[in-house]
Amino acid sequence: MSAPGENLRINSARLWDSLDQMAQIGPGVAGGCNRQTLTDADNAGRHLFKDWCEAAGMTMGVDTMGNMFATRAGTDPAALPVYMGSHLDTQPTGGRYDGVLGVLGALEVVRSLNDLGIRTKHPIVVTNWTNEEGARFAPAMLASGVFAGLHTQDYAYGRTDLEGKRFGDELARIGWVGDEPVGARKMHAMFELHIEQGPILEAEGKTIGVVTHGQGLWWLEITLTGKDAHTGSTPMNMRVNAGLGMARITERVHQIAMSHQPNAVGAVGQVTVFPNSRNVIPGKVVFTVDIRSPEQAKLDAMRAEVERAAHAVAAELGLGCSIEPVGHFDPVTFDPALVQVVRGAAERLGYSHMDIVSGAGHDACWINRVAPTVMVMCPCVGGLSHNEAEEISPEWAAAGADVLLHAVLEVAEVVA
Ligand code: HGY
Ligand code: MN
Ligand code: MN
Repeated sequence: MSAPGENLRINSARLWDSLDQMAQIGPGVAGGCNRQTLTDADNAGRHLFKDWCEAAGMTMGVDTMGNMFATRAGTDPAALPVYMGSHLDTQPTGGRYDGVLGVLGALEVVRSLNDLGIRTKHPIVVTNWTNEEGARFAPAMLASGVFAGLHTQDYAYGRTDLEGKRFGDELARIGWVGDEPVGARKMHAMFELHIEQGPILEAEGKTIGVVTHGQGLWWLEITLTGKDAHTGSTPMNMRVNAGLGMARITERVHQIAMSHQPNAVGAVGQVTVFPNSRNVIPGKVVFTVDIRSPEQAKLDAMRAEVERAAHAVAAELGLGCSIEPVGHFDPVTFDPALVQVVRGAAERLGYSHMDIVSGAGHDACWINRVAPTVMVMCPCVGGLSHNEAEEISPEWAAAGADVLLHAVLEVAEVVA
């Protein structure tokens, strides 16, 4: 595969403007975004993306999970397409760039190919994966997981948010149940550009992360059941306090992750207390433990230790305890040949780069099961993400999209 000349670059100002326009849809309260999956804001963002893709001469396909696929024709329609993309849905207090840079950076690659009049043998497809975040409907990477065969569509459609709304009903409500069977598409390769969401690239002074691996993850939903009672008149020795159990288990999760350093993380991010009244001892608490490691043995050990600790705390306090895994994937190794393509693109373009393991989960982690897949990362300020103050520079965004342009062109094969 011949590599394109190092002078090819995307249009940085146009990319930055598109990121800014998309950020206006589902804005947060502090400069970031709240464009949660399958909300009206997600619907509006999807339509803007679709309009932009069609204006760039692409045709849009949608599957039954709402995954969006915008195709730029290649000279050989029989050649498997080269895919690139990420997700447009955000956390409730999300940033402007998590996922969005990968979708709009891919769109900018196509816009630049159009400007440059470059044709490729393989078709090129820009993708928006539904519900990557898993914030509203667990697990994360739900739709790419169905696409890759890890979940059934029935399971996905039945997932509910905290208000009890079903994924399938919400997807239908916003009008994005497509006609393509999910997972039917075959890929020549898949690229995902993403902000690092961690501090390493910035700290090391590197512009590009060549993502060789992704760490594995467990999400364990723990339900503790105690007894609602008056916070004032109930003697301390008569309490069956689910809130206390959640607090002790949260501390144990932290201690377990710390005991497996380096390369292990753990926290509790989502907690629902019942009845959540100031003067009622919580009779029930439902919370999700998020533990991760790039090392399989550590990941498995942490899960076992968390489950043991949860049951021990529950026994101490006389609580009922049930644990349901609601998200999981093992550590991921991306395609070595595509990793080299990304590394070579960064070198040709003169961007500083380093190999890196992704700390966050991404759709690429699942697509890696069904097609050769790799990721490209750019730094983010202070490593901050899943926070409205998430920030990147226009230069970092452009560098990531430039590397994506060159890597995709090398694999999609330029036709003279
Ligand atoms: O949870 C994750 O790692 C991703 O941001 N959904
Ligand atoms: Mn993301
Ligand atoms: Mn995210």
